[in-house]
Amino acid sequence: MKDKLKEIEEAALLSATEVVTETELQQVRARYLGRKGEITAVMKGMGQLSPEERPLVGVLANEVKDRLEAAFSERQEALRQEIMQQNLANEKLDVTLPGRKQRRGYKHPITLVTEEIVTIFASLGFGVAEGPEIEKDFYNFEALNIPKDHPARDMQDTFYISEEVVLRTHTSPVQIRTMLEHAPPVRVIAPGTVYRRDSDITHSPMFHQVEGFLVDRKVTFGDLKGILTTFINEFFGESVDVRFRPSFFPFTEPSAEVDIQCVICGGSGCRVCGQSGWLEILGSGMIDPEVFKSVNYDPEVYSGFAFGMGIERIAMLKYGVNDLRLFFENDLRFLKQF
Ligand code: 2NL
Repeated sequence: MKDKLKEIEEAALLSATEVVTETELQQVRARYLGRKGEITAVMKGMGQLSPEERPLVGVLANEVKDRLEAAFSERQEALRQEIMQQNLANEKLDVTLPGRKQRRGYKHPITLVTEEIVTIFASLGFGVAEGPEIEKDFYNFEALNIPKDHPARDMQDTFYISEEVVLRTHTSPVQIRTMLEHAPPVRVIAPGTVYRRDSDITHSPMFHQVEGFLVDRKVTFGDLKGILTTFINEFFGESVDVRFRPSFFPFTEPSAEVDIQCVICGGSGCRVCGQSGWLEILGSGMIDPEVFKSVNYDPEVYSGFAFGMGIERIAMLKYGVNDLRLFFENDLRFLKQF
């Protein structure tokens, strides 16, 4: 019996060293210490022993059982350590490796110029208004005193969605909506995207505009000149000369186009200004009484001025960009420079 126990113990210890997984170790433990295991079988068979032998074998069997329990536990811990070391080795992170570089974004030059214009007009007390890019004929044309047979309404210039719905051709409809919602005094600018059926090297079918208007009692052409001159000297510089030239728009009377001294040649004449020394940058005028009637403002009580400018053109002059298409290609080599 003693020899049998010795044999079982040696075989169990050997098996325990041979297993490589915890599952295998569980199976070995079951084979020797389980309810149907070999040690258990020995203990069950002790009834056949003589009363003298029985306690001796009993003590011995318990000692073997304790030693095996200890050996299995130790082996289990060793296996766990081994697996953990393996995992650590496999999942090793080299914290000294350089990180992946997160590149910085840039604002589009059209955004930068729009923001600068908005900031200058905000300092002069103007709020900002926005509106839909898909507009009703009424807001885009009718309310602005643009008659049905006016060239600006030709299919060539306007994207029609239906007979009564268009892609806005300017941001004036935002101003019409503002006037319909607010009684004077009002001063607002309306920056935004506009659309025209025009596409060549100097025209994009989608471009950007800032329009603005001011309405109150006793607003004069002098107020228009003062506000626009202040804006131009803030944006292009204190020393830049400004001139107002008579012009025509259906929605203003009188109307004026605003030129600045050429920022490329300083006024001496170059290719950009067509040798004239002047660059046209704004359209403006006193809001026509017909427009006031469309928005239920009393032209006998109120007067006001309005103006509009193309952002792409101003951005080209400000940053010395010579090709309009660069604004729409989104080539990072271009955008990165701003
Ligand atoms: C230009 C000319 C202009 C306006 C826009 C305007 C808007 C309302 C009423 C009256 Cl709601 N006028 N806008 C006035 C004069 C000129 O823009 O050359 N834009 C690029």
